[in-house]
Amino acid sequence: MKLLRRNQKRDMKKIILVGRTGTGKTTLTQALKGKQIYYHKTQYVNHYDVIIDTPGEYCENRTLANGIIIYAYEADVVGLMMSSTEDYSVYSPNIVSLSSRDVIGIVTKINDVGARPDLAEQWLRLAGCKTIFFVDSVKGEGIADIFSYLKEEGDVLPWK
Ligand SMILES: Nc1nc2c(ncn2[C@@H]2O[C@H](COP(=O)(O)OP(=O)(O)O)[C@@H](O)[C@H]2O)c(=O)[nH]1
Ligand SMILES: [Mg+2]
Repeated sequence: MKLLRRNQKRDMKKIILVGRTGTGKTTLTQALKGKQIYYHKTQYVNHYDVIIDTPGEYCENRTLANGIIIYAYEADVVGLMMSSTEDYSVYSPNIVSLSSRDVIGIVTKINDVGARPDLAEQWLRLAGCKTIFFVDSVKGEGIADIFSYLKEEGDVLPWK
């Protein structure tokens, strides 16, 4: 589902990133915004407020369900994030069903030593994510796929 803005033109989807501290929300935000030189395509997002980076405490110290339900109203998509280096999941089974928005899973740090992206994927699927992306935000791997998901053909580009 995509929100129609006042001008009735379709903007890129707005995503809210959710995940524990250290998962890589801010790094992914920077990668999508093109602040790293390795990824040229997204620099234009810089001028556009299509990413909401949340502090991890919001996921840890309050119930995630409340967060997803309330904060998701601000966005078109919720990005439920999990690092490949996690030992356990903070997400309850099928928590995604509580969201009023589409929820995608994002597995980070796929190249880290001892990384288990397969495990993170399983936990995200258990949470209810149907679509899952795999990224190394430092190397820029997988960033283009998320960007393509957020900006469908015909969407208004955030530059003139
Ligand atoms: N190799 C690698 N490191 C990452 C990745 N995402 C985050 N990091 C590192 O993990 C640390 C925490 O990332 P940060 O974005 O601050 O996490 P946040 O608390 O969720 O915002 C930083 O040192 C990042 O460089 C990733 O996809 N790959
Ligand atoms: Mg952060």
